Amino acid sequence: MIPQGTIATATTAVETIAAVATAVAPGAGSVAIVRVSGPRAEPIARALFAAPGSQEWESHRVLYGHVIDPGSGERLDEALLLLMRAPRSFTREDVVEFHCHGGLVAVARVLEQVLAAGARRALPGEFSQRAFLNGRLDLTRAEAISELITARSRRAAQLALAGLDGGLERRIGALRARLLDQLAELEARVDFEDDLPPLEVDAVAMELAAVRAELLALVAEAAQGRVLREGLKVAIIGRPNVGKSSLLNALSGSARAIVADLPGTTRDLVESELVLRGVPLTLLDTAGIRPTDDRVEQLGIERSCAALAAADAVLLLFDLREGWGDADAALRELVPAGVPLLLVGNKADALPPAAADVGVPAGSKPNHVAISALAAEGLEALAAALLECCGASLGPGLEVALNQRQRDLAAEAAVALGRSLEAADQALPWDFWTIDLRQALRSLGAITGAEVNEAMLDRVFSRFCIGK
Ligand SMILES: Nc1nc2c(ncn2[C@@H]2O[C@H](COP(=O)(O)OP(=O)(O)OP(=O)(O)O)[C@@H](O)[C@H]2O)c(=O)[nH]1
Ligand SMILES: [Mg+2]
Repeated sequence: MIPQGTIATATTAVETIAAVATAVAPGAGSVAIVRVSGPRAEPIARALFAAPGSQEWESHRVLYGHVIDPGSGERLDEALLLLMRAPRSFTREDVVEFHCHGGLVAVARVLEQVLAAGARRALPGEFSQRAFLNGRLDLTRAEAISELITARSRRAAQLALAGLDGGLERRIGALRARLLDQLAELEARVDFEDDLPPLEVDAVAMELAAVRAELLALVAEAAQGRVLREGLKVAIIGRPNVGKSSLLNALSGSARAIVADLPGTTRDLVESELVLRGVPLTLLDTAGIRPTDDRVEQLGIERSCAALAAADAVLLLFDLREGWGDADAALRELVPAGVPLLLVGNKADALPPAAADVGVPAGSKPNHVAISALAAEGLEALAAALLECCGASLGPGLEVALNQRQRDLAAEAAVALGRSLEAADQALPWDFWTIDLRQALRSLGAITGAEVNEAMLDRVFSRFCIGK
């Protein structure tokens, strides 16, 4: 176990790390930041940064000047330098940031000089890891930062911000405190049963059950959070000419895919990223599936089937004018069991008004909606039905959502509490209750980082981007 707040100070030789902290892509931005953290951050900055005039090297003050190659004296970039001395920095170490021009080459040269001057390239998430180890952040906040960076929708960003504000840490911390109270009651009985009033067994069991119920609710809500963070991959499939490409275009609000009144128009997968009611979606338009001798079309159909197999959900489009037919039913058989499927009748605009429901497949009452991709009608209902069948309709009340790691730990804690309650039910001695209660506390502690081991930290922070 690593006690939070001690590691970096206890280790004698803390290395100084450096990385480009801004997005690295050609032509991405006008400013790029090289971030340096550790005991050598300031000496490195002083060696590489020439600040003209009488500018003071004070903490939390911006200096203007040039980054230079100390060997040749060559100017590498005109830059601003921000010095943040420990502990008033993100990592609680001395931190220096070079705010350079955003060109890839210039910023790479600055980083090279910083590395040559004695820093080492930071690993993914290493700045955040140091912030955690130095007690600046708990684990849920550190993970929230990473989630904020990768958020693909406004709702996902809001959720990450709530985590950064400590919403999750407080929720888990409160549950942990309640369990600790019960553990104290039980432990006292193990040691001093004769000196204490008898334990209110029912009250303890009720409290354990209540905490367990809250954990199970959090575990259930995690699925919604996952959808928000990671988004859904949705494949649109159907026979040729039913309007799949038209639907992709209507939903993404652009002429992304070629539409033509010619069966077999789409040959390749066409992908579009969009946000539907706060949920990020990757929508895949596919080649219409039918028997064909055309080799290229066959290849396209193979891709349709691969997309179908990899999708989180499937929209199976059919032509309302023709009604649901055997060929549509055959496509439905291709959708793997357990994958949410929505049947979408298209071209409702071309039907007489009373006939909008005509042709919807009889029998097992599958989810279905009627739309017109051409007239952009019924798309709201389609969005609602799609998210509903994916279990992703988001209530406004979702305030915190566990990520996969946190979810697994919360589920573990709930299982342990279940065992504890069984021990209570069977009136086993107190020790039997406390073993599992301690296990539950350990699992909750691992969520916030109050109890973690090194392997777990490596797993958490290796998923971060470099420079964060
Ligand atoms: N009336 C009407 N026509 C539509 C609608 N949606 C699509 N169409 C027409 O149907 C034809 C085929 O549309 P596409 O979107 O290319 O169909 P597709 O399913 O992608 O076809 P393939 O790529 O060949 O598999 C085009 O002429 C569209 O204008 C609709 O809602 N109403
Ligand atoms: Mg098409």
